[in-house]
Amino acid sequence: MKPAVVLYKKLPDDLRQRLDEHFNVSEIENLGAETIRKHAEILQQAQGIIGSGGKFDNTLLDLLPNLRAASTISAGYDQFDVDELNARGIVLMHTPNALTETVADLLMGLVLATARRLVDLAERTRAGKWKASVDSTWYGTDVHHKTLGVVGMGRIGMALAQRARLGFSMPVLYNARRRHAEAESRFDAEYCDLDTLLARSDFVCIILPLSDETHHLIGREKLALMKPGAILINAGRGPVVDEAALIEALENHAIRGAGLDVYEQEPLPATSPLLRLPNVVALPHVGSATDETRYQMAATAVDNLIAALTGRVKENCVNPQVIK
Ligand code: 8YV
Repeated sequence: MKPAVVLYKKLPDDLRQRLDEHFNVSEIENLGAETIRKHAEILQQAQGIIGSGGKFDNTLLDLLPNLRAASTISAGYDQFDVDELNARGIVLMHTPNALTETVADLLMGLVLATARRLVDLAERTRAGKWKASVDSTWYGTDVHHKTLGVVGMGRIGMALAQRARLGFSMPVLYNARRRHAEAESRFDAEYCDLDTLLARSDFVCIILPLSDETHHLIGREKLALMKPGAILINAGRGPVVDEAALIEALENHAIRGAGLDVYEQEPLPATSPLLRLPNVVALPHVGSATDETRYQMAATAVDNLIAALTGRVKENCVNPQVIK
């Protein structure tokens, strides 16, 4: 008998077929409270689960007593309590490699969009406001040769540093838990403590996972260290930045602007002040959202689940110690 698997995200046809070849798949719409109540019987049987989003709290895990492996179609896994999974012997798989270059592209896009005011100016043009050669009220600020600070020098941080240093001749500063010899040798990246990085960078790019340690890491005091002309970019996890403090800094012009792909609450409520500020470029969590990368992430997640449920895990496992 094939193992029972619950799928909670639509997959491209060929990947769905690959999943069906290995497993007895039941598809549900999402992991919302109502949906999981409705499908309690299916969840009860599941040995594997695959999808993205949701929150794997104890209520959900209690509905999954036979679960052996969870495969998330994402690099981040803050929706899981890894200690709880370990205690229950559940293997957690993720897709850390597939999205690196694509998210770094988006980060560089946010640097350019905020500095050169691409969205604001395109909107003015679309609205027919371009009536004469532009004056200084349309000017942006340079990107090339400015200082870019990377907070979190993981794979994506490295790909951003490469773009910034080699493409835009930007001096790169970085803060991370550990020194990164390759970042220093390949991109001349300079290690700084967080306060120094905030004080010296023209662009502060945050690419951190969410954990107790990183929650609200960037709050009022940290924002106050930034230069008035500096721009904050966040494309990791929203709650790493205290959004109320950021809004205050933006409203007071304590910093020049912000480029955001992630928020404390997603989807970002339409009433958020961030959507009214002209010095903010706000995107709907699309760091990895290209056809190629989303396909690659889903394909990796399918392979991850097959590996986990057939005892052949070689990579992409968050908690390998659970595997017997
Ligand atoms: C995900 C992400 O695709 O992979 C991550 O950690 O943030 C995104 O790229 C998104 O969370 C949807 O699952």
